[in-house]
Amino acid sequence: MAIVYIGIGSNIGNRQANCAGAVEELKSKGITVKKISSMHETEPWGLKEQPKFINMAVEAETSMSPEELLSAIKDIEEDMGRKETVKWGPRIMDLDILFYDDIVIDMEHLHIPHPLLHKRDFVLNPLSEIAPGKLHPVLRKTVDQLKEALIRD
Ligand code: PH2
Ligand code: MG
Ligand code: MG
Repeated sequence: MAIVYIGIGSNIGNRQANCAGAVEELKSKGITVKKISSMHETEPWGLKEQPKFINMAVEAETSMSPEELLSAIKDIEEDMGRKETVKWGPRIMDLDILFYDDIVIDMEHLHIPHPLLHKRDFVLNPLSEIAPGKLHPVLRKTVDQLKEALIRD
């Protein structure tokens, strides 16, 4: 079993219901959700001219490989009605693998840890509620240390 952290975001429709629905969808795929952060309303990052997001993070246990997990979360995004739009643009549901145990993967379509997680308060703040001491396997800093560094940037 692997311990994984997944970031959840939505800025279209009923954002809270979308996020809660995504957690249920993860469970229905046999992913055991262990910890759930609160919901954070966040300013859009990257592309500013879009509605605010609801973001959260979960800790889960799974026997899926990283590839299988990626495929499962892509299926959930698609089932929830996600359409391809512009990079960093509005979306009904965005599920991102943040950490998968201490694995480091750098492939064309799959990067773990998520390459931008340490630059994003909308990821670090929810993650800090459920995994403050989780060590980033590349940057060798805990989630709370990364959060602290971001504030000082
Ligand atoms: N996701 C993005 C781009 N910008 N901003 C916030 N606040 N929350 C997000 O989840 C988000 C974003 C692309 O994945
Ligand atoms: Mg994302
Ligand atoms: Mg994504």
